[in-house]
Amino acid sequence: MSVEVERKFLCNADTLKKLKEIGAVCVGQRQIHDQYFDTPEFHLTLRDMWLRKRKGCWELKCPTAESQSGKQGEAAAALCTRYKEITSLPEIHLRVKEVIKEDRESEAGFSQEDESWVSKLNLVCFAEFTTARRSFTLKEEGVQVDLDQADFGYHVGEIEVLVPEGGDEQAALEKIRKTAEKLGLTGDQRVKGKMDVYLKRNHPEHYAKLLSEHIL
Ligand code: TPP
Repeated sequence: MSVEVERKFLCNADTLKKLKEIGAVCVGQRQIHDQYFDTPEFHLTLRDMWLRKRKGCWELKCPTAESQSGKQGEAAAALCTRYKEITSLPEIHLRVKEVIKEDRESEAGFSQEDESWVSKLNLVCFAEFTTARRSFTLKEEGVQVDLDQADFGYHVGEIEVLVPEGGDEQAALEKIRKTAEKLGLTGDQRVKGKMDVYLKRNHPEHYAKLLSEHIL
């Protein structure tokens, strides 16, 4: 299980040029189709847990113990998010079940093929979109930059570093800060993610709930 430390930024006409100038290498372009799931009462997202199916595989992004300190800590860290990325299906099932606290013990299988656990836990798809992503690596630093264009018309960049469990998250924050500086990112405001824009447009009630709980 790794921790994804990430800073989002707004792209502009100069972003590609800047990436080339700092030696970023494009390592590919792909379409990512995401379906996000939650209960009708928003059990997961109100806990900042994001269950999605991407390329047929289940993934769960959830906060780390330090996620909160980033929000309150120094300015550079406050611009970053930290999420654990869980891709093991039994572990995802366990964590989701823990939160939803289902009374009846689910007997359902939870293989990639048998998806009865999804409906047993009353999970429904609340967001579905496709993102065209161009990825760049800054090899010497282990930093990846993604430029995302979502199909609902939102363009956002992400500087990210994957930290293995128990790894040095402070070093990751520093790498991100340096990369942001090289890219000439001056803003000190958090930039909205794709989900933020998607929910605001498509599910204003869900969006308002998450805003009021300071999740988004
Ligand atoms: N990003 C910011 C800037 N603030 C947040 N509160 C979140 C993310 C929380 N969050 C909302 S949707 C989501 C998360 C973790 C899942 C999608 O994550 P995101 O990093 O937007 O997309 P990805 O790069 O995984 O496609």
